[in-house]
Amino acid sequence: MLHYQPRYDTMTMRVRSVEALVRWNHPLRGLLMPDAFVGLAEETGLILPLGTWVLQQACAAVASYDDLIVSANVSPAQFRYPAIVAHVQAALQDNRLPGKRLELELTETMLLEDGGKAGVIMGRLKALGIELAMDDFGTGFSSLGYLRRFPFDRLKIDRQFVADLRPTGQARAIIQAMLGLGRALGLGVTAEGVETAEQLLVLRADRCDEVQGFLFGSPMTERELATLLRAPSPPQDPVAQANGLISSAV
Ligand code: G
Ligand code: MN
Repeated sequence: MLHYQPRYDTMTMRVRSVEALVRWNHPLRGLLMPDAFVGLAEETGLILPLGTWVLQQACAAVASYDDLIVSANVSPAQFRYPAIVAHVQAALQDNRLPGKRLELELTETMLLEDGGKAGVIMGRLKALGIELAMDDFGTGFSSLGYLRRFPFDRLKIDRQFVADLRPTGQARAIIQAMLGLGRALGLGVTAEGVETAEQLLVLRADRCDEVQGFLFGSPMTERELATLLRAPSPPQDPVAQANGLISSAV
């Protein structure tokens, strides 16, 4: 099944998009995270039908909302086949979703293997109107070259940097550099793994445009998402609660 984790506009705290995350509700082992089964799915070739199913489900999940964007993680195996373009197109068409409502999250490892082919596939995906995000940004070794060569729209700062984010220190300097890079290249930047109000305050001060993490919500079912989005006002701003305590620190 798919769970959805909201991604928030850092300034307004409105849900801009949701990331679709695969979970396997195993009869004996309970709820399994992708790490526990994606390797097996890749070995058995099941990753391709799984990926296609994820695209269809994700598009269906947001089709009934006005402007909610859904992002789906793409596996390297899926990205190796040009058929992904047709699968994305079918998922959009079947759910009458304009391309701009879908975003794909790619990691740089999937660009390593065959740069030329990946670039062509990315170009075709962009032609459908969808957005492309570089996931886990900062963890690889030549992200900058990829940013130049491939048509990304957004960087997702890996949560390892956000985990260490304090008002002073190395993590903030690195994140500021990433944000500067994003601005200079005209890319949106999402901070993943935001867990504390202090981290949110720092990201706000540094003008990171989108945030995601346990502070705002864990991945949730489609039904829980509907409840969240039907709420009359944006969920209570965690910063508003914490502001008095720590704003002087930033
Ligand atoms: O690689 P990717 O960035 O797509 O990873 C998504 C995973 O990160 C999901 O499995 C989700 O449960 C997890 N996740 C989401 N928010 C947080 C967070 O605030 N902290 C931590 N530790 N993990 C998170
Ligand atoms: Mn992701």
